[in-house]
Amino acid sequence: MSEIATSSPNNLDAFWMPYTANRQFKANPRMLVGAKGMHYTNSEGQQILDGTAGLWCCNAGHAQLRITEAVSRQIAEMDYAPAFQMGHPKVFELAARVTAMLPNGLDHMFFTNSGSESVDTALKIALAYHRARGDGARTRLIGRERGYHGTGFGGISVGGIVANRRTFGTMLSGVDHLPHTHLPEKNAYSRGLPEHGAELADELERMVALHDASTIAAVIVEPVAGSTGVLLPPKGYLERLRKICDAHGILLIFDEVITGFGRLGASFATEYFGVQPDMLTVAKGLTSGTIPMGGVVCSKEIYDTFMTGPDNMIELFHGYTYSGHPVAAAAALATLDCYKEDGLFERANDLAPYWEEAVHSLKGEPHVIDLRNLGLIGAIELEGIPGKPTARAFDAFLKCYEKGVLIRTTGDIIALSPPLIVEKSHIDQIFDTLRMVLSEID
Ligand code: PXG
Repeated sequence: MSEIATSSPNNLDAFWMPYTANRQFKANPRMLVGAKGMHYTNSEGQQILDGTAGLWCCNAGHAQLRITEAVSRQIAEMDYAPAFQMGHPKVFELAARVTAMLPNGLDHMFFTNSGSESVDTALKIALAYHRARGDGARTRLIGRERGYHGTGFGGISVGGIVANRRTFGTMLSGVDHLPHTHLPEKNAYSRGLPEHGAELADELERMVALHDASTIAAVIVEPVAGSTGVLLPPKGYLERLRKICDAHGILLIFDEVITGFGRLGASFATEYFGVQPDMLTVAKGLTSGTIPMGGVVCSKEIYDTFMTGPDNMIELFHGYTYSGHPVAAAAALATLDCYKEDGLFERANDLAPYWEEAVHSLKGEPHVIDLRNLGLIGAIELEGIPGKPTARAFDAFLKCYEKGVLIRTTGDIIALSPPLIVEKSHIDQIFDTLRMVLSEID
């Protein structure tokens, strides 16, 4: 490893870090300098087992040769092509390949650079779709409490995590929120989907009664809520949402930024749950985190609605300089090859029972008040220290890192989402480390 790669930078001041306690971090930094397979290497030369696939994104594992080579080839061959009124072959191929992985009817894909942009794009398409149909009074958007849909103004408006919202003004108007589905008194320690809470979808009927369906454009939910600390949909909940949306002409958007590309042991949550949205958003696993890229897949009905009017008119006044960037498209195509050639979604599905046992083996350990799992997602909810929310889980995070395992925390919940190449021995290491750490922390 080069000297530059391993030496610590000595001026940490200029970089304003995202979603980070800057002063705390800079006083005691944790620097990653390399990544391969299931492991990071830090600036001390320590191997860190990746229990979180970066930030839920490196599903194919780190530094997959097929991806790194495809990216190198593409950047040398054509670094960039204008995204508007010009095309390049790889992005068309990518849209065709992603839509081929989805149920019939989800046939068209718009490209973005992140999950946040995907969400804003989907919300804009929903509004413009109703208007194109002559139903332009449908402007209301409905999200859900504790939802996370990125950090754009659209995403925080429909999102439901208070810290992401309260300091940013009034956001979009005309937004309402369904109740979240966390019912620990009934569902704690459920394995897989919880039994109770499908009726919470009926709150959408109350919103229809309050606002009238003719004012509602779309409902957006994460099929499995990730960032808030892994909240699984109660059995039957998503089906019920779909039914109510259908009854009232409301579009249903699944935010699959976390659930897309194998996380549940199926290609997408729509396949896993057998519930089909009108649009779904992706990012993260699309390129296995290697190059920023996101997208919105929409139904044929939505796309066709825009493809009217004169041929020479732009149908949707929306897009990004880097929509369908050739290097990102090359990374995504190579990532899809890895998923397919290595059977990574099937692998995640095969490992899910072992993972579930490992998650639930923590029952009874100190501080644990709930355990949740689905596919290769796990959550360990800890009892917070009174008056010091988040402190206990963050301490667990630091101690796991010291012991060579990267976990992620949100509030007092530990969230786990390893790359899909994870081996049983890695799963054992993650949970043995957690068991040790839970007994060490206050
Ligand atoms: N939608 C969902 C469902 C997400 O989980 C986004 C949108 C936004 O994506 P971008 O690419 O704009 O960040 C996300 C992002 C965590 C964590 O630790 C989760 C996300 C990002 C960073 C950390 O839970 N999700």
